[in-house]
Amino acid sequence: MDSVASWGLTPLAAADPDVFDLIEREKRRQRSGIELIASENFTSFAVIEALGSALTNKYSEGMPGNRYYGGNDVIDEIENLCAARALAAFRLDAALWGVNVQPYSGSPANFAAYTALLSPHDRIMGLDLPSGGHLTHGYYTAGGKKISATSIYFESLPYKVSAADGYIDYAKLEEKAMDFRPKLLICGGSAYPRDWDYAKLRAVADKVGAMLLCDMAHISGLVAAQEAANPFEFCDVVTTTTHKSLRGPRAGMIFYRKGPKPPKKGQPEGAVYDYEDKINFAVFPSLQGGPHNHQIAALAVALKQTMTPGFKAYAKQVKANAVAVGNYLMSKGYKMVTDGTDNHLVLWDLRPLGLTGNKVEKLCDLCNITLNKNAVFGDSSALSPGGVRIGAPAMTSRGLVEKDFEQIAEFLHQAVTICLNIQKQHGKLLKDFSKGLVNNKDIENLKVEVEKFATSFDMPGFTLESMKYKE
Ligand code: DSN
Repeated sequence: MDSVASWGLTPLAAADPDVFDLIEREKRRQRSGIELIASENFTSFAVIEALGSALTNKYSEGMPGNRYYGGNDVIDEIENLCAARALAAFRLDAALWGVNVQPYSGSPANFAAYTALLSPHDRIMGLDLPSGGHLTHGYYTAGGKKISATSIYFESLPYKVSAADGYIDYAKLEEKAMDFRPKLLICGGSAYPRDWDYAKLRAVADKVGAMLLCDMAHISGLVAAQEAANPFEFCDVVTTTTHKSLRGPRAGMIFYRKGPKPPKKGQPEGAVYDYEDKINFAVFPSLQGGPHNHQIAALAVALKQTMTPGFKAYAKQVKANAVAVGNYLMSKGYKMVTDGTDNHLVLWDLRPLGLTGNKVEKLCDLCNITLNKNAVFGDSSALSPGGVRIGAPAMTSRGLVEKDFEQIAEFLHQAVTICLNIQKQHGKLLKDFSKGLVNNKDIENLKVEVEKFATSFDMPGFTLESMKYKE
């Protein structure tokens, strides 16, 4: 057997130069690019330190104080601390709300919530994916192919945004819900640039006897900072990832109401919410095994950070930056869905330009600008989305303010101009368009400008001195 010192204490660079090098290349990519994927962020050094800790070694199935294995005294303290901070970060009274911090990430959190609240084939309604919703809210294709497990195990009927203005059509939603009678109404999205009318959704849920669940993953940082409407005021259950605008590690949480239910006609006196046991049981043992304790500790660290004035200022700046990038692009005559944003993202409708999201995403990638193609409501082909989604959380974490996001918008304007030129010269088909991307001087020049710009900002999580590839 090798000595512990040799197999167990050798730093990564020596133990596995291949993986070390790949990590260093990814660090260089992150630092030298403009990151605009709306669901991504750059977390802190402290969070990364907790993620890379010895906590990954421990099994702890069960809940604090009631584990299947021994040796969990410290782990219990960590999970309790994380849960207490989660409630505090969202200003929740522990007598009225509980939280499970064990979900590995957002999709598992959602499926655990559905497993707890629903029986197979129960009906659900969420925002349609092409309207800016999320796969896990019940997506199936227009042809009826069930894509998400949520649509495989439950009966799902989506609601949509209005084709006229891109806002959620609450009147149609209500009409559909009255016919469909879902057991669970789901709100929250991944490409919806506006805030949610939770009071309205609650009224619809009550009218049809549904529970109301908000998946606030994209905006949880804004909710924590009170920079978005508060889903906790009206929802029964709130799920979230923790690595988006919340700026924590990759993980998930499920918040649930507990204690007495508000009095309602037809409800027995003294009725109480019964979500707690059901949700905890769904997370483990129904769906997951041992909690990822390194993630839970890292989440505790991130939640502490969200309660600082600095985080409040960050969330405000995220919104201001999203407005700045949208306004600049609109001043150039481009179309943003809903003509702007209330949150951390804008959705750019490229269809008036005769461009697709695929082409813009591809070209931006070559210039070190990372964003993603995104469906825009009314797209004729799901394979060829008509827009791109632009998010502000990650670059705001690097200290950028409005004027910097205007510069980013100028880069995007240049990227789209290059796209249009290539399309004119080479044709609209993606295979013809792709030929124009090769050895293209305009792309090379834009990439140089983007790198110069991006590397001029600080990078959270790791220092320049620690990087193998500084240039
Ligand atoms: N992949 C995330 C997003 O980009 O919105 C959601 O899970």
